[in-house]
Amino acid sequence: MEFVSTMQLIFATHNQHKLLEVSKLINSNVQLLSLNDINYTQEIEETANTIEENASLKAWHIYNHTGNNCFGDDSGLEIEALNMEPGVYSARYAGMHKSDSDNIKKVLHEMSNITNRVAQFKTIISLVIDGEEHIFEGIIKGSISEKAIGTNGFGYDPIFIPKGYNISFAEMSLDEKNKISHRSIAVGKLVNFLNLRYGL
Ligand code: ITT
Repeated sequence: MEFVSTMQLIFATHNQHKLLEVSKLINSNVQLLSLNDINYTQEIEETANTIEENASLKAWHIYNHTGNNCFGDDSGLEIEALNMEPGVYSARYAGMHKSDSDNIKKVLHEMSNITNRVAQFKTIISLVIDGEEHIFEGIIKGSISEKAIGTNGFGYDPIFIPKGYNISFAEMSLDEKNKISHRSIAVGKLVNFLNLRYGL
């Protein structure tokens, strides 16, 4: 009889869009549990000053709370002409109410007279497994559009045009975005690690 490894892994997020994107990329022998699945409804406070530290903070918080292997994803939009802002403050760029449309409006306003539209999305995944932390990074380069276009995806997707394309992330299907996105690059590294180290 062939032995097949399986593992439960908690994804320490309240963001259902992230969960959907990641669940399509993770192998089926990893049982992905969301914070909803474990009835964890509180916000995890993101008090750090870097994307790396916030990813780590989310993963350790849930690992220490549950004792279960888990990972956190912290992501941000980094715009060259705005000194790589909103960056770690992407979720709260237009205020603590974390509104996607207000965040987009603020970026477009800040960029209104700026011709250098170069930007990138960054995802850091922190995996805490058997008490050890491993970090995986994904970056996609692109530019900020003049206006919001498209209704798919979430967050800043309507104003981000990946390099080499002439449509925004929000005009792509989930599968198209998942072929090239910052998150899919980071998840690809996570999947590879789980496969090499744990045979998953
Ligand atoms: P969790 O912390 O619960 O995982 P969150 O939505 O708060 O979810 P982040 O702290 O990583 O996630 O949020 C960073 C911000 O960047 C937030 O405004 C997101 O909407 C946005 N964002 C993250 N990934 C994105 C993506 O793939 N496309 C567009 N915007 C994204």
